[in-house]
Amino acid sequence: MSEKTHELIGVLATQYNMKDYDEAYATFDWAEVEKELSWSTTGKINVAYEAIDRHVDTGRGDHIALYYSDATRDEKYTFAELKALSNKFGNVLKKYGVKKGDRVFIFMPRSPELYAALLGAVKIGAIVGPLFEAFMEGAVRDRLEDAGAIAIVTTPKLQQRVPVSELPELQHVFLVGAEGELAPKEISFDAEMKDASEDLEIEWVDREDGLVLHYTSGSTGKPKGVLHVHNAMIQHYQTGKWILDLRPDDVFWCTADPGWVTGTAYGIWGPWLQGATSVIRGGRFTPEDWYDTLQRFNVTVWYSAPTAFRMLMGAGDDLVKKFDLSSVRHILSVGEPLNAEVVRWGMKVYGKRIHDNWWMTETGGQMISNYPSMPMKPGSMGKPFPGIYAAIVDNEGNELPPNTMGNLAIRAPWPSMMRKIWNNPAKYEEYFGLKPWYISGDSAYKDEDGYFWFQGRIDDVINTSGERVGPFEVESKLVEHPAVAEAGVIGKPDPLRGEVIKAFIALREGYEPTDELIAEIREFVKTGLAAHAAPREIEFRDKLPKTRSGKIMRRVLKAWELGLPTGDLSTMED
Ligand code: 6R9
Repeated sequence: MSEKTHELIGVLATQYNMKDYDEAYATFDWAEVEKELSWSTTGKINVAYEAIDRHVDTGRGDHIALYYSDATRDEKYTFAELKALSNKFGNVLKKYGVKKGDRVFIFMPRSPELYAALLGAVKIGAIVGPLFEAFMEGAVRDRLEDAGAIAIVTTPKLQQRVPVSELPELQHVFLVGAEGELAPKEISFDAEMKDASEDLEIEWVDREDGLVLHYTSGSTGKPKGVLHVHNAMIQHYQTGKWILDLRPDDVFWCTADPGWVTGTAYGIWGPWLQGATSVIRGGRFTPEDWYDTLQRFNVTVWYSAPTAFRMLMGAGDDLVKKFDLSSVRHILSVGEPLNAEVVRWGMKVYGKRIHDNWWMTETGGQMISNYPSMPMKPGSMGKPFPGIYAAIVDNEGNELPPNTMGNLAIRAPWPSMMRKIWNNPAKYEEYFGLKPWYISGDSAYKDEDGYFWFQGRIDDVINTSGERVGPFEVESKLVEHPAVAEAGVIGKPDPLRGEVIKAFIALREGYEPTDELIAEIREFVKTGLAAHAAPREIEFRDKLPKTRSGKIMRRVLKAWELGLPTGDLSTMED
């Protein structure tokens, strides 16, 4: 967790979009931002037009929008080419009767086709549901079922995890790289794209119409479908300008996958609304490869996550010297606490500050940040974005004085705020019960200079390598295993990954706690849910601590793990 320091790293950049934070904060007005976006005279909009086609219409069609590379591909696409490809896919969807408001899921590894498909779906007014490629069948089914998806874009390999016959609403399965005979509902993405027209009638939507559904984890229940709308572009545009500090000639690399909110908000909208070039690197993480990517594409602005920076730190200072990283102007981090230590290391090896910022799937866009023109306190998340009022409040919604820990809250609404939890209005209301606040579920404090310091999650949500994992989803999968009677799952502090998943398990009669069984149970979660959700550690116990109403007391498990006092046990069963 962050520790307050009195250390201050001064401003290093010589040129930046936001000149002075205090002035920007005092004078800012969201309504002014809209004037920079070309909202049509009818008041109808489409963010895919703003992000792609607008640059073609304003004479920047030949500018590179996307560099894509992985182990086998090395490609680039201009804004004009992305316009044409996304138009084609929009026409393909129309041909199959997909309409505005329909849910179109995208379940495939990062590739140019993924981006073309996502933009095409948005252009016809569909709501896109990007799914991380590591999800296994159960996780895929839950999400498609909840959203009532009517189409999915996937690959032949990943399609094996899409239980089409169990999803009556799913009508079309677009296969990228389809080979051989197609089963009912299957459509060859490539064949359709070849034939489709490059001219598309864009669906102009209302600013409050649905854009994207991101499923995210809470501490109870199944994953929640967080709905964002086209209006969010106002925030993506302005944070792209002032937090990412982008200009049209920048080469921006966001390392997140579009299955997570960072990969859409800032892997797609942030850079492209600014007309900048986006780098997408497919495949797995290696430090050499990442530095090579920065060097090869002359990346100027780099957005990544604490776990990645910690891994790079672990790879050593000498490795950095083997690469020419002089193009990099601005570095940012999100997803989990960025240790002051990592910021200091970044200063040493990159000669740059790593700018932490805080936000969540539900906030849709960046909310609290360090800005290039603002002095930085290493370990702090920074200050609220202009137009955003953030506060620390108690459980009744009263603002707390400086240096007091409490709920990190945001005054609602703001442009990129979620508009719905799909099929679950009660869950949505839970966030907004203490008017006028949105309660984030994080705890933090604000210091006397207005800097915010992250303290932890208030609920049991686990953050492992920046990915949010709901303990309930993992526990539910664990108890499906024949040997498992009860399971309780916690995040265990870990120097590299922030937290790792640890499961406490009580076995059914007749099962012995062996290493083989541990391996088998881990594999069961890996294949049934997702690799990143599988417990790294499993500990067997005869019995788990439960409340009288039968809830596993994760707080007690955590206290056991950390060797801390277990606190009030009055609700625990005998
Ligand atoms: C964008 C994203 C959100 C949760 C959030 C918090 C943690 C995010 C952080 C941070 C400390 C930061 N988190 N940024 N914790 N410092 N700068 O990550 O969305 O996947 O929904 O996660 O991540 O706990 O509540 P999401």
